[in-house]
Amino acid sequence: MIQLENKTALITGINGQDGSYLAELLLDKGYTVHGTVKRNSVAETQTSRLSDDVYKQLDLHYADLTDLASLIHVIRTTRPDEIYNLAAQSHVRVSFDQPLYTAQATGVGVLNVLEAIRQVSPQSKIYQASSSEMFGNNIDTDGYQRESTPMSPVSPYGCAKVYGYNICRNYRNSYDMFISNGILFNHESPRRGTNFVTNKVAKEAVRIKKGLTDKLVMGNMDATRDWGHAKDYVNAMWLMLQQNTPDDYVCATGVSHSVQQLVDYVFDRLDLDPEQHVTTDKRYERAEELKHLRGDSSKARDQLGWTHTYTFDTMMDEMVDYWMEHFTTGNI
Ligand code: NAP
Ligand code: F7E
Repeated sequence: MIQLENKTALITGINGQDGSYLAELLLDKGYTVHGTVKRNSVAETQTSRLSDDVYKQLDLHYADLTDLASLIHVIRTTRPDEIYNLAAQSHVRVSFDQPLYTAQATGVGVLNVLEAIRQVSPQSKIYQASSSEMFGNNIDTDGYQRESTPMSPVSPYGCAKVYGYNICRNYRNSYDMFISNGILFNHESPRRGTNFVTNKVAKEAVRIKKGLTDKLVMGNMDATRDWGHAKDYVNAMWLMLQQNTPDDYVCATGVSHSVQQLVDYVFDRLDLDPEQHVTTDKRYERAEELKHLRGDSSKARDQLGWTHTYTFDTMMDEMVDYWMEHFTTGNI
């Protein structure tokens, strides 16, 4: 028989890629799940990643990470056992266009969450969504990044995430709060925003296959990333909050591919020739590039028992299949 958890969780950014998968995971485990959404003028898009079945099991609240009062209100109302702080301006390229907003939402927003919890619900366990983008171009001599790799971020997003990571460690040590950082490498799914590279390539290649467009315009093709699947990574978030003591953990697959290899894989699967369709344009490049990411998640594997189940190929296959069904039936 499955043991249900009977706990209450609050997910900030519940309608994001990770928030939507985490909500499903926690509901399956028997949690009462609350989530925050950021108000915008199109109500439907605020819950677009939540299926009807999931949506009706959730309690949603308006809150913004830049608005401390809204966070205090939602935490006072919900009194969660666990808080997963996933909300952020999460796009690296956009962070060069909106550096101040990114600093406020992705950086100082973490401090707002911590202060709200410290004042209202200090016993709550906290997960902070930290990122491999914090390492910048530092790589250990064996070719991997891990918890001990120095952090020298190369984007406004990375700088904001380093602030969030450090303030979490500071609050953990200063106030004896349970706060764990997951240092997650890139993770993807059919629910990934289509302006991130994996889902952009999957969607546009299918559109080319269907004759809906002819060109795919890309940025830096030489960068390499360690891409995993979001479903595997939300499981790591949950495992981190089931430990007796808080800590920081890298989650990664340990395998990286270049953007060129990503394009080649998807086009080959659709029997398309990239040479005929793919061009590059500087508008998709960043002012400073993070060139290579490959993570060593030995600590998470040894201490949490975490493992990933998707490979790069099975993950990209799922995304291509999703778009193929979408453009064939319009029924997703
Ligand atoms: P995502 O799809 O961009 O979701 C982010 C969520 O945060 C969205 O629901 C968004 O709402 C919300 N949000 C944005 N600004 C906000 C604000 N000021 N106040 C309240 N909510 C706000 O990101 P994700 O891929 O799920 O990633 C989840 C977290 O993990 C993020 O913190 C991200 O930086 C971090 N992370 C992601 C990866 C990855 O590869 N996916 C890797 C490492 C770390 P709207 O949609 O309404 O804007
Ligand atoms: O870029 C290159 C681009 O935007 C991946 C976020 O979840 O992971 C993500 O950040 C690579 C980069 O993700 C295009 O230059 C080439 O080298 O999919 P991305 P990201 O910047 O790695 C980290 C871990 C996070 O924490 C972030 O929140 O692909 N690239 N051509 C392109 N990227 C995009 N978006 N579009 C292109 O046309």
